[in-house]
Amino acid sequence: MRIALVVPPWGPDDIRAKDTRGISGCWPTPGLQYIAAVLRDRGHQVKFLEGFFYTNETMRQMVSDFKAEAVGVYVISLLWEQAATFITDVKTDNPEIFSFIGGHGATAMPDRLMAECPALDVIVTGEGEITTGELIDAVAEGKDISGISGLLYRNDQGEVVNTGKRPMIQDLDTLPFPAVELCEIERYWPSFEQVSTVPAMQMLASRGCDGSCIYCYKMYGRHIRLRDPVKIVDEIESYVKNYGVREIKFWDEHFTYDHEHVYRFCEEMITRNVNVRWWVSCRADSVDKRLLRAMKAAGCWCINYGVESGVQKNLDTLLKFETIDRIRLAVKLTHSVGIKTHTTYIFGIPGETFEEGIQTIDFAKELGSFTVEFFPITPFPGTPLYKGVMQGKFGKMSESLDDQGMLLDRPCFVPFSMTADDIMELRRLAYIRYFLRPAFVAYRLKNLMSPFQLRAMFHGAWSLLQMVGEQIDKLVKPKG
Ligand code: B12
Ligand code: SF4
Repeated sequence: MRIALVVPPWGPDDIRAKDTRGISGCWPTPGLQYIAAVLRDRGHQVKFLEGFFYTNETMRQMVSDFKAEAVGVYVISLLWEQAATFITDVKTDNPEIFSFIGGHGATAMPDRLMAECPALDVIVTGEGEITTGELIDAVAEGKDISGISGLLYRNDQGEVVNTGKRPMIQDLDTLPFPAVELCEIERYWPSFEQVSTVPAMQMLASRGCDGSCIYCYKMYGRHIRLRDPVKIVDEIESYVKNYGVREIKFWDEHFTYDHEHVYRFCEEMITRNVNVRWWVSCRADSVDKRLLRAMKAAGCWCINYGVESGVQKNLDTLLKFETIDRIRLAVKLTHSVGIKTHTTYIFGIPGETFEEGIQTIDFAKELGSFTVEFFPITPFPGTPLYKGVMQGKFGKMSESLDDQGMLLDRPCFVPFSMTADDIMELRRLAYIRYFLRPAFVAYRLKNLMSPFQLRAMFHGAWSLLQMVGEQIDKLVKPKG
């Protein structure tokens, strides 16, 4: 079957606030690359269309030119409107085409999306590889799909049928590597804050996280599945060989969950002399000095800790199960072995006050990470936070899916304890107070790792200038 796999048309304007659009980039969607690989291996012809590169009109034309018999679209809540328009347009052009979607947004609110888009035939919920493989084989052969678990579809009476949950894939090593070769890989570039150099590639060494943070949408549940370290390094080597990759960004939710797994991966990297830098996200309570030393020796240059708040009460509200002291220790240990840190923070936690937000900024400065990001908290569908907000707890939220981005000009959620202006001001103050410190600028310049990072600094400086302008504007404008 001929299948177009599509990221709907989008641009920095859709997902970023005005002041940080300059640092925006685009990675290929890993989930869609996995789906593409599985369909390719089952003998289907796949075309990967990236909405960051093309307009809706161009992509419609490309689907027709490819004579696609099926179109599969990646859906996150924020970009649903673009996805629905695209599916509707494609179905108008080719009424016979089979349309299906998958991804986080699709899984979190399938009934709503089915109702809102009559041109949509099927939703694949949850982990998509096996379900999509079976679905497309069945559609290609004109077979019944009611026995395939993990689907929502419309029956002959137009009623939506849910075929039930599909169990997770137990052995991730049975999956092919993501079909990077089907993407226009040379046209992608990462956001500036996300890597130290290019070419860079993204990867996953595991799926799942055993944490319970209320704002996090955990499609893979609390059970963590790990890939064989030998296979992980095979995949890295293939990127080095085929694309000259110099850095890997791991998107794992909890990379250091199993220390033995990390040691085996590090050993493999060292034994095979793989010379790439890598970047991972870890929970602060899951690292120790021995582990960090091994990671450093194997090429890890930066660890992302989701700190979120500098106030214990707010960490407790989020059900982070971390302490301020443990976070402090983790960052200190990481720096002591020569690994840099990227720390992320959120404002607008239920019950948080403006003054507590200022304490978070002070804590960020104390930790002294190489890079930082500050976000307004965003209740994504499917999270405990979202459920609570919908029940009228915690605060007020915009109903439009368009507003559900962590980086937009206005927060989509405002807790009862703050105003929207407070949240945006905290975000501005955080960046200004963090970056406009001579000692910090000197640290960044002394630690420049590539021309890419120098460019990143220029773009960062431009973002900062805009924030300073916005802040001055706010101070001189009368309230009202
Ligand atoms: C990597 C990542 C990114 C990367 C790459 C994004 C990209 N283009 O894919 C970057 C940093 C660029 C990014 C950006 C954003 N992201 Co992001 N990101 C992730 C992250 C950490 C991992 C996703 C991943 O690759 N997982 C591994 C793959 C294998 O799993 P998967 O994506 O779930 O795919 C499987 C299934 O979903 C399904 N599937 C997926 N797509 C499709 C398509 C079809 C047709 C089918 C049938 C099945 C299917 O099958 C796949 C294989 O099993 C998740 C959080 C998480 N831990 O999952 C957030 C996450 C997906 N991101 C999120 C958001 C909001 C964003 C942004 C909007 C941020 C913002 N500005 O506000 C932007 C949007 C950019 C964009 N256009 O996609 C939210 C989505 C929430 C929601 N309910 O929709 C998540 C869940 C994080 C969160 N806050 O909880 N993100
Ligand atoms: S530790 Fe990270 S991935 Fe795990 S539940 Fe919390 S936010 Fe989600």
